[in-house]
Formats: sequence, structure tokens, C-alpha cells
Amino acid sequence: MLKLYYNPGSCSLASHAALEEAGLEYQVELVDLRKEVQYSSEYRQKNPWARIPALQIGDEILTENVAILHYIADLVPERELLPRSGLEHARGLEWLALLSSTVHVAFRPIFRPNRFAATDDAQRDVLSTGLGTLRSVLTLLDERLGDGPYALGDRFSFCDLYLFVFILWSRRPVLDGKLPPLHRLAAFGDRLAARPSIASALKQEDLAWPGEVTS
Ligand SMILES: N[C@@H](CCC(=O)N[C@@H](CS)C(=O)NCC(=O)O)C(=O)O
Repeated sequence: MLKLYYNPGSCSLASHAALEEAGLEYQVELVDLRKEVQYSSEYRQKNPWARIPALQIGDEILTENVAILHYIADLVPERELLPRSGLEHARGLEWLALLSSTVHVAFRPIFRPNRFAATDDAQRDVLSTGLGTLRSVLTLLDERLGDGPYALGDRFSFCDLYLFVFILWSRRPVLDGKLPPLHRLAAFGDRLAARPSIASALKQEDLAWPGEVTS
């Protein structure tokens, strides 16, 4: 039995779309971040870090998108949803690590300035400094993606589902008119949004592309 703990439009969307892409049977359970359900003692027993996604696999809980995406890809090895060896494997890991450790965190000062500073003035400062960093990160990401069509070039992989999440985030109203033109990421987002696995996960999460979502 697989059960994904998720919040609509959060980074858990990557794992959700991956379950769809793999064609596996699974259940979902909403952890409503707006209601701070991640801090409930019930959820903390599942994931003491109070974060989503978490994937329940029988009696075990697996956290971190990077690990969950690998686990799902390994359940359907014939689909080769992540490269399995050599430099291609390392390139896949490189993308996933970049998205998790650099791109995801670049959004945090924008979405959650209160986690970085206490006063309104200081939070405004965090926001405007964070915006500068986010602009550079997304500009580099746009260049890194190139003309694709996928993160790994000609080959679709779970890296693309994860990348899609951050393109969706770049469309949030709080960032409206504040980002440089990101033509390659925008075209990639349009392509990926039409992919059945992403379309289905978005629909189940009651989101549309370009979506307005809450963190
Ligand atoms: N590196 C983790 C990040 C998980 C994470 O930060 N999730 C966010 C949603 S995108 C969360 O649960 N936030 C709740 C909070 O910060 O209280 C992963 O990719 O799984």
C-alpha cells in the first residue's frame, strides 16, 4: 500500500505526478499547510520534520522528494523514469539535488519571510533580498534547461516533474511582474502541463495551469 501525504501545489506535486506517471495504485491524504496540519502530533508521528511530501509504504514512511522519486522509479524499472547508471544517472541526481537544495530554498524567503526575520521591516528586507536571489537562480535554471525538451535533453525523467513544480511556483501572484523573462522555463511548463501525469495530479489537487496556489 502506498499513501502520499501532500498539500495542493506544494513540492509534493512532484511525487504525486510521479505516482501517476508510474501508473501505480496509491492513496493520498491532504496535510493542509494553511491550517498547519503538518504540526499536528498525529502527522509529526509520521514525519517529525513536519514537512510534506511523505510516502507511506506499508508500515514505513519515506520523506524527501529526491528519495521518493527514486523509490517510485525503482518500482517500475522497465519505464526508466530515472537513469540507472553512469553519467546519465549522475546527471539525474545533479538535477534533483539542484532543485531540492538550491531552487526550492530560493523561494522560501518569498513565501515565508516570517521564518527568517521577526519584524515587518526585517521581513520586507528578507523579501527583497530573496527576490534578487530568486531572479538569479531562475535565470540560471532557464539557461541550464536550454531547449530541452527535457531536463536530461531528449529523454523524459522524474527530474521534469520536479522542475515543473518550481515553474508553477514562479506563476504565483506574489511574483507577478517581478521575475525576468524565462522563455525556456515557460515553454517547458506549457509542454509539461499537458502531460497526462501532471494534468491528472493537478486536477486531483484542484489546480489549473498556470495555477494560483497557496503554500
Ligand atoms: N526537501 C524537502 C522539502 C519539503 C518541504 O519543505 N515541504 C514544504 C512544502 S513545499 C512543507 O512541508 N512546508 C511546511 C512548513 O514549512 O511548515 C522535499 O523536497 O521533500
